[in-house]
Amino acid sequence: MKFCVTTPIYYINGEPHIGHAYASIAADILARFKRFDGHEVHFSTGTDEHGIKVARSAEAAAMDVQKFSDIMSQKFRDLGGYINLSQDDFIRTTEERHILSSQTLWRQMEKDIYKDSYSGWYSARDEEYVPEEDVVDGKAPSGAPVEWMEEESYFFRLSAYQDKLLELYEKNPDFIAPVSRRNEVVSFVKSGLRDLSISRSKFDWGIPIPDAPGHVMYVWVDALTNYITSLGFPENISRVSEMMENCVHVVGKEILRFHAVYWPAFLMSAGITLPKRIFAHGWWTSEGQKMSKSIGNVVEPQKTVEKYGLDPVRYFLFREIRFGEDGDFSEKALQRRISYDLANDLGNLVQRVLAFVQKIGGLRANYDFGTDERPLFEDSRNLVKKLRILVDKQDLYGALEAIWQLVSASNRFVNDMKPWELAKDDENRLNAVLTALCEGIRAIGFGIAPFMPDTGRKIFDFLNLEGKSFGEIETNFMDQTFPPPFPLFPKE
Ligand code: ME8
Repeated sequence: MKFCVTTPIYYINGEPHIGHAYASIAADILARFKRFDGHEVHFSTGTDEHGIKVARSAEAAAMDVQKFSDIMSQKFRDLGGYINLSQDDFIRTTEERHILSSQTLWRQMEKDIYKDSYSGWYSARDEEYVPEEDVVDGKAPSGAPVEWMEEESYFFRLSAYQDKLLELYEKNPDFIAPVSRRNEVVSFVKSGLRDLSISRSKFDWGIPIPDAPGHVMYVWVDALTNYITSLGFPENISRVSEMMENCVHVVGKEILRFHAVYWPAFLMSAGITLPKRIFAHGWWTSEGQKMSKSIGNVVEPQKTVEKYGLDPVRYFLFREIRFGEDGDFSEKALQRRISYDLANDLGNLVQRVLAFVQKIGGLRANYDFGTDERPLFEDSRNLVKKLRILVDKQDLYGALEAIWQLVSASNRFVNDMKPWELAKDDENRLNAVLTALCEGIRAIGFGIAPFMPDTGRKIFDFLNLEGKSFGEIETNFMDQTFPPPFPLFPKE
């Protein structure tokens, strides 16, 4: 089975922050889960380097724009290291392969492209055209200032795709998720689509349009194309097709329209396979306020990870709010999650069970599961099946919830069964209890590994599972001894 997942490619006008880390970690969790589950995965991320916004930032920094792009793009590549991304490709839109790919796509859409002149408002910060009726006090709905633009431009016949798009959403109810977002897009398209200006002529930091000197592509045409460039467009069209049909684009809610309206229309026009789903996630505020440099509350991924450890931060981001909703990043909430969910619930469970297994010299063969052990054993075996369903819906919060139900059930089981008492006079029972608990810990290890790769690996090491995949979930633990455990989330 194939699976493809993408992050937005990030503008390089500023430093990476927790919002970028969030989208990237989400895609990483999906990619890791599918790899464990035996899929062939393509996971791409990268940087969006053309457009007025980047050109102006380079100008403000008094730097050559390509040099500026090289330096800033590297910061996003480095971010991938701090947050342990397992991407297969990091794409930059200034790369040769991408220029060729965007120009090829343009040619394939040519039947829907015509030349005219554009006049209207533009928001450079959003890299977006703003309809006259949406401009209030010189500002776009996002609050960004707008400027007047008047120039010769190529247009894409988006209006011709209104019915095809509505049919697409109708026939594929899961094309846009979550469902509340889908409804927004449907009503936007129903309200009528205008043709889209897709080139700029008063400005040159972009991909040249084939055979049209003086015109460069509107940055969003080039940006969206990154997804197929990364899959090998135009050379490897069969890979593009087979991956796109299994592809989930993870995007922030503010750029859903580009992905759910423009992108499928471009692909239909060019005769290229559409992605499987666009998943729009919500936005993080910081300590109750919009993140902003002037307030000084921007959450810096590197600093946060240095202070709290990477796995706790990755866990927090997907446990604190349901994926798809907005949330607030606060250090207090993060600290609470670390001490309750991670150290107390998960850390203690693993430590006390495996230390006990050590103490008795390993698990023995002669055990029979009784009615007490069976439910835990079965819940453990069922966890991966449950997670598959949740992860296929990108319900990452639900997945963590299901894992933590097993953590709690296992802790309760230790309390109820009191292995320290069984150790006195019922060895067979003790073995059955500890084996069921190890089954639980193994399932929990597989479940959390995509979210917390280092913690997952530690659990695999404790249980001699390194290098195993979900397929091994059903091997048994007969006659196993394990290396001594150590605390997963030590308290300082
Ligand atoms: O829009 N909370 O790039 P961008 C959550 N280049 N997520 C956030 C966030 C926040 N406060 N801030 C940013 C662009 N993000 C285009 C994309 S794709 C073909 C081109 C995340 O640098 C979120 O995923 O503005 C958002 O969509 C993305 O960063 C936007 O990054």
